[in-house]
Amino acid sequence: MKLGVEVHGFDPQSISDGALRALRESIYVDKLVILKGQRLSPRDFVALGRRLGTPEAYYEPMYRHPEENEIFVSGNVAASSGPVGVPKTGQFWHADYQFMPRPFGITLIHPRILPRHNRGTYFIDMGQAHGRLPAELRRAVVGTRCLHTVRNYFKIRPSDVYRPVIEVLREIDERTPVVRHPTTFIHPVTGETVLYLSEGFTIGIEDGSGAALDEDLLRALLAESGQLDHTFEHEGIHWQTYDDDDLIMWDNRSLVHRAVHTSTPEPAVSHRVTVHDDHPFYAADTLA
Ligand code: 7UC
Ligand code: FE
Repeated sequence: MKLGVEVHGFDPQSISDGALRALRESIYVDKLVILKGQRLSPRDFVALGRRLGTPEAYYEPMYRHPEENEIFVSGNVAASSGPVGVPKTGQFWHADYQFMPRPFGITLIHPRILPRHNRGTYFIDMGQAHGRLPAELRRAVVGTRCLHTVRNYFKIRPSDVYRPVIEVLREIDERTPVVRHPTTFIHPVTGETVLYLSEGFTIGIEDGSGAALDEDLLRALLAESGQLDHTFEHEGIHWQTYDDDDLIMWDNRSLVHRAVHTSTPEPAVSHRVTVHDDHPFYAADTLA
C-alpha cells in the first residue's frame, strides 16, 4: 500500500506557526510525512517536537539520550561512557506507548547513522484496516476493549543479569499494568474510526462488561489487518525505507509499525521524539 508524503525544503529554524499548523494537519490527514534534507542536533530535534506537541521522555531510562532526556535512542553505537540507547527496538507490530494509559499522538524519527542494508519500517494504516474488515467482524468489535502490555517485548536491562525472570515480570506488571483501550475509537482530528490493536502489545479482548472474548476474535482482527502476514505482502502493508537526512513523522493513533534492523554488523543510530498533542487520545464520542 502507498502511504505518506514527502516534504522538501523544510527549515525548522524559520518555519512560521501557520506553516507548522499545516504540517501538523498533514500528519493527521496523510498519516506519514517525510521531511527530506534534515540534520538536526538532539537539541533542535526536541525543539521541533515541542512545536508539534509536548514531548515525553521514555519511561525506561536505558533508552534516553545522555544529553536530551526526551530523545529515545535506538542504536548499537556506544560512547566512551558505555552503551547509548538500545539496539533493534520495535521489531514487532505495535503503536508507540499502546501499553500505556495515554499513548503518544505523534512519533518523529530521525535516523542519524543509517546502515547500508535492510533498514526501514513497515506500516499499516489501521483506519483503512477497519474499513477493510468484513461487516461481521466490524459488528463483533463494537463496544469491546482490548488489553495491552509491554510484557512480551520489555528489554532486559544490563542490571537484570542474574535476576530471576519472575521477579522481572513482577516488576513489569507493577510499573506497567495491563491497560484497556477501546478496540475501535474515533480519531479526534480526522473523525475516522481506527482499529487499535497490535501483535506485539495486545494480549486480549473483552466485551463491554469486562468478560473475556475468544482469542480467535483477536487473531482474526490481527490477520485481517495484515499483521500476521510474515511475507509482508498483505495489501495493507507499506514499506518505508530511509535516506540520509530524512526525518519522518507519523500519526501514532492511526498507524501501527514494525522496524526492520540490519542483520549485518554495521553501526546504526536512530533518534526518536514522541509527543502528546492537544487532543484526547480518542474522541469522547468513541465511548458513547
Ligand atoms: O525496545 C523496544 O522495542 C521499545 C518498545 C517496547 N516500546 C516502544 C514504545 O514507544 O512503545
Ligand atoms: Fe515504535
